[in-house]
Amino acid sequence: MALQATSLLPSAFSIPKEGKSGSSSKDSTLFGVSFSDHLKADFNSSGFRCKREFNQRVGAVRAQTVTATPSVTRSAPEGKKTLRKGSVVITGASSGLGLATAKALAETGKWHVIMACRDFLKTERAAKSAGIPKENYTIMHLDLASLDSVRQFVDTFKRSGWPLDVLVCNAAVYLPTAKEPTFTAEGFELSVGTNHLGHFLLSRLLLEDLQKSDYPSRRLIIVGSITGNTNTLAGNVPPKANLGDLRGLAGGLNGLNSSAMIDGGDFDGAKAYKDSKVCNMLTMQEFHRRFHEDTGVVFASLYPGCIATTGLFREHIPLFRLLFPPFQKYITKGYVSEDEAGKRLAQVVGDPSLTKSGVYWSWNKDSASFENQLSQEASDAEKARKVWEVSEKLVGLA
Ligand code: LMG
Ligand code: NDP
Ligand code: PMR
Repeated sequence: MALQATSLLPSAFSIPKEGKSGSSSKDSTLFGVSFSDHLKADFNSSGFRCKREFNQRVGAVRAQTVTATPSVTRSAPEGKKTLRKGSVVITGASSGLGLATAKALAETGKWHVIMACRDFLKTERAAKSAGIPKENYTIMHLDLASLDSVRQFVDTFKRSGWPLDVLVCNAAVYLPTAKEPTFTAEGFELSVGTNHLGHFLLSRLLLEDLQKSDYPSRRLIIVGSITGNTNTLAGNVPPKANLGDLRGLAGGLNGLNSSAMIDGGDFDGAKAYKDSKVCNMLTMQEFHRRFHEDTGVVFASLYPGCIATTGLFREHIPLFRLLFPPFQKYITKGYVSEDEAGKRLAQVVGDPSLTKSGVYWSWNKDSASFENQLSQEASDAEKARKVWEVSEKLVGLA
């Protein structure tokens, strides 16, 4: 599978087999975009968009070779111990919260950000226009709506030479106007398939890399939301999150012999998104219970505030997109800018004071972080265990 498209690809896209040695000094230019220092995209994976864009432009390729230079210097020349750059993988870093977080971290010069995204060129352009210093990021292809792509990403990442100090599961889709469900490559309803199951497999497969890291604080962060928490006003706007007895999830969410919804009900895109966020928050807590003590890895979730301007609402009706930002700014006052939200998530990634595991972080009006309460369902340990076990089966881990 991995070699399938090799004949179409310039040598620039082959991934060095040496992996951990990580000291090549090659360079590459593609379509006038410099990939120097930040190309380790997996063009062989099932990312249709990537392939399509590649095929459209293949005639114009002027490829040399590729740079992959993880620098993991552990000590200063004079022997004095300094903290090496942290290495953080962020899914869905091509826009919104993920991009703003990548920017906030890369700008400090203390982090190298691996932007794990489904659309390589979009991500490259986004990183450039956000002004992220090019030596501080690498783009790797990841389509969470395909478990093959998740596995290929993990494989590519493991061979890349980068350590894994922090993993941020941030990507998401929200399909509030969809009348009928759509599905991932494996046939799971798209919102839960992408937001929960793709991330579940990714984080399970990368946990060992977090464990191997020698970075002082290793963290796995899964972005949650207020709208999945029915102990809030926002979480009570219909349709409300509710996983029920998980009968739809157990049936594979395929919309054929089982419902496309976790609770087995009729398809509702907004509910599917909120349900997926409940799964994200439950998964974080189950990770904490199973692995925190033994591994020392910190598990966290958060609600960064209502970032009403992001691409998350791209499928909503134009009137909603027009009114939602002023509504959140002036009525609920829950609005935060992408920059501010990026700083918040960056705190959860790297702030030395946010090391408590199993926490769902939120921020108050003065932008100070606090440990928030999850709804009854989103903190139900028995449900978390069931979601974990059913998800393991669906992604092929059990
Ligand atoms: C569901 O409906 C759909 O069923 C589902 O398919 C999906 O689309 C989903 O989340 C997306 O929406 C949910 C929504 C209908 O239902 C409600 O919002 C029900 C509201 C019931 C009332 C809640 C009680 C609140 C208590 C009062 C608190 C006071 C706050 C005042 C706020 C006033 C705002 C009007 O959603 C739709 O039909 C979608 C279409 C557009 C609705 C957009 C609403 C959000 C933003 C609107 C802002 C309007 C105000 C802007 C500023 C104007 C100043 C007056
Ligand atoms: P955006 O739409 O701006 O960002 C979502 C990102 O996910 C994009 O980079 C998108 O990629 C990526 N993505 C979507 N599908 C896939 C896929 N199949 N494989 C890989 N990447 C994918 O939305 P936000 O920045 O708002 O959302 C980020 C996170 O924040 C989400 O987890 C969301 O639930 C959460 N959140 C957002 C809030 C808000 O108010 N906006 C509030 C609370 C939580 P592409 O660019 O290619 O589409
Ligand atoms: Mg909500 C009281 C505060 C509050 C907050 C913080 C949010 C956040 N929302 C609040 C209130 C309300 N919203 C009220 C009173 C209404 C009825 C008018 C309302 C409506 C509403 C809609 C229709 N809100 C929405 C939608 C969406 O489509 C968004 C959604 O549910 O996406 C899943 C949304 C959101 N409101 C929020 C936040 C953070 C969202 C979006 C994103 C998310 O949870 O990830």
